[in-house]
Amino acid sequence: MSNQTILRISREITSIQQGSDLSIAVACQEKDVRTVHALIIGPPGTPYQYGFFDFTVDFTPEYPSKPPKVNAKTTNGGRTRFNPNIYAGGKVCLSLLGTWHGEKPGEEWSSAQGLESILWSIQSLLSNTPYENEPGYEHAKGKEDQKMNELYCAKIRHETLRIAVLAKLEDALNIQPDGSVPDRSDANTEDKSTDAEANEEAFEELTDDDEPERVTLPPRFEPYKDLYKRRFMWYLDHYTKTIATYSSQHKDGSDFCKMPFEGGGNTMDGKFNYSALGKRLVRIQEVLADETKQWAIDGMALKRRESHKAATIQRQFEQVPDYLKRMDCHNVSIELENDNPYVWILTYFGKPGTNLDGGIFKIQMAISPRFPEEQPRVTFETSIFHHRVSKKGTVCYFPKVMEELRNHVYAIVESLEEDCPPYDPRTIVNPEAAALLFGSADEKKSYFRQLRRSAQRTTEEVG
Ligand SMILES: *C1O[C@H](CO)[C@@H](O)[C@H](O)[C@H]1NC(C)=O
Ligand SMILES: *[C@@H]1O[C@H](CO)[C@@H](O)[C@H](O)[C@H]1NC(C)=O
Repeated sequence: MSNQTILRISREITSIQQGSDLSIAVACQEKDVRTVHALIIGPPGTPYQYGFFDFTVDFTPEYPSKPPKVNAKTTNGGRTRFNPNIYAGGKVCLSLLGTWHGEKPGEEWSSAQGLESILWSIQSLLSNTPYENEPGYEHAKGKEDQKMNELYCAKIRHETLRIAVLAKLEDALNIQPDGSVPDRSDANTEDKSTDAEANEEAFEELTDDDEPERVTLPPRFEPYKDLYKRRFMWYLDHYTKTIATYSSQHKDGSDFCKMPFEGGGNTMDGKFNYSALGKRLVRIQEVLADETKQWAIDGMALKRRESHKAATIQRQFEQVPDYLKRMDCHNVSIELENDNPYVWILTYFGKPGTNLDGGIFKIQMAISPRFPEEQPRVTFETSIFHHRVSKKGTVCYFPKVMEELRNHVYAIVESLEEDCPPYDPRTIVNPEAAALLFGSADEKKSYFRQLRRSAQRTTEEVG
């Protein structure tokens, strides 16, 4: 591959990574740009919503005169066809990729296209009318076809949750089919540079493992583990709602409807079982909460060992007050829980003259021993009705510099005080609050009323 080609691909990757599109992500292993691991988040309002769909994009030396080869990875191990154009075997049919003979001109590949336009095209397949993607059905607007589209969407919705959400999280959290989680034997929280003894212990634990072959395997490239977890916490209320809404429409054990274009192993077969999905959703939340608690325990151990890592986090903590002052952000105080540099407690005092006026909110910021590779988990301990805060208290915020914890603190306050947020369904973590905020004038008023009330309640609770 020529340097020029490598340069172009690198530039495209960087541009996507630095962009603010929350629905796509790209990563490659050790700067090998020939294979890009892409993630597309299913568009809100479709049966694919908030699902994690993975693809590999393989570039050839002929790029960009020829398009790269794209393979779908979220296929339930080659058993599930998520779309007429995304096959169980991984093939993605798109005119842009030369794997599909579209009728509309101007959809073919040219060197002006690139990685981002490919990802957008794939994303547009994940629509509300996937049935119409199939040739011969694209003008299918009759009652019969609408009915088929509905039946198709019903099973896609179920399988998106099962395969593109729950299974991904279970894999990332090492949850077994029976719901158990094996002992952490490879938790790499040790500070290698300063703590040889602890590493030895970790190694002994590893060699005690029942599955010694696991030790010799090269680590899997899993760039999105933390992203899955964070987004899962953001979108939890949506997942819960989907299960609540559709479990009554599809009895456990009822069969999926086969589509006329499905066959020859290239299908989406199965049965509805929303009860099972609901249980798995609950289990994932428990394991995630345990993991967050473990961060605090591991963090404290690092501090006791006077590890370099813990000292760095402590220093980041100490820098916060000055930074906030510089940023003209006065209404937040910050302390450590039990002197643990990995658990920050923010107290936010509602800004005078806003709907938050008078409120006192306690927010926990749990920091991973693997920060910044794993990003903090920020949770409201005081209840609040706010469009950026989920029912369980997860905050949706956007730090400008992911590696700087002070920047996280600032971004949290910014999110809370945001006056007229742009409407972006991918940032909606509290569907109920967002429906009001982005609703009619009366609904908007009701949103602000409830927000004010939740601020007032905080002092009543204290007093
Ligand atoms: C928050 O702002 C108010 C009014 O400006 C001020 O009285 C209060 O001391 C501030 N709180 C903190 C924690 O800085
Ligand atoms: C639903 O899934 C659970 C767990 O896999 C299983 O035990 C149960 O039998 C399933 N229910 C039906 C009706 O298939």
